[in-house]
Amino acid sequence: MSSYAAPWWLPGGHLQTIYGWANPRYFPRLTAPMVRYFDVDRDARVLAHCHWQERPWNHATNRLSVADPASLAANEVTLTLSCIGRAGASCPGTGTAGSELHLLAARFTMLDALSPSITAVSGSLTTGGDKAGTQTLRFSATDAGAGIYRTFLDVDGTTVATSTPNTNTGHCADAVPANSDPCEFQHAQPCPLAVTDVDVPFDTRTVADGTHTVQLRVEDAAGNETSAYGPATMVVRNTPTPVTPTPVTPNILRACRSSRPAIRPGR
Ligand SMILES: [Ca+2]
Ligand SMILES: [Ca+2]
Repeated sequence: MSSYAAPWWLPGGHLQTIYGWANPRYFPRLTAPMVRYFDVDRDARVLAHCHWQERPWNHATNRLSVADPASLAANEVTLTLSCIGRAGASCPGTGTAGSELHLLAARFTMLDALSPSITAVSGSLTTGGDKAGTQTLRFSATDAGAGIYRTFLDVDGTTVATSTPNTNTGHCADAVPANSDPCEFQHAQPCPLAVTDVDVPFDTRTVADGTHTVQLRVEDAAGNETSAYGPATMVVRNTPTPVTPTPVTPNILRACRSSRPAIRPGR
């Protein structure tokens, strides 16, 4: 670490203090200051105007991780407040200088290992024959725990459509859509435990004519999924097969002439 060397025209700590007081620095992007007192000795307290980072409560040092599934299974979490300071001191008591614990946010992992149960599957995609235009898969499902969250329609192993059959008045939706985790909710049981006659459409014109595989997966809000249909083979035929006209052969024309009754003049 390099040590600071004052310029020759500003010797001594006191002069530097006076210089800093007379020439306050200006940082327009700093957050608003907060007043804090720091006890540096038994009879010495320092007043500070602290420019904290934004959302200081969300700093990593303020986060508490409870990684005990057994305690979470009991639906109880205990948070203990402690403090550190100089030797022999203790946490302040109640009052304006009292110690406080503010719980501003908490994140819990859902304990739900039960996948959805599919109760009925039907729809035009489940029947035989070539498919054209928009076809449909229909299903009903139940779940225990977090509830039915999303469907995934896969064609040739690639997901081409997802949907949430029932948003449960907004509870069954990613609470923090800005990140990559789609399973973040603000309710213990965010999604409905049963959905009935859910239609999942598929426009076959989005793929080429020919044979494809199709699968429908159903996922609960904890990320457990069940295959509701397939993978099954699907033949897409949107382009009509051209019809080749049957040519009329000369032999038929001759037969027509010979079958016409002859008309002889004078009879
Ligand atoms: Ca479940
Ligand atoms: Ca998210």
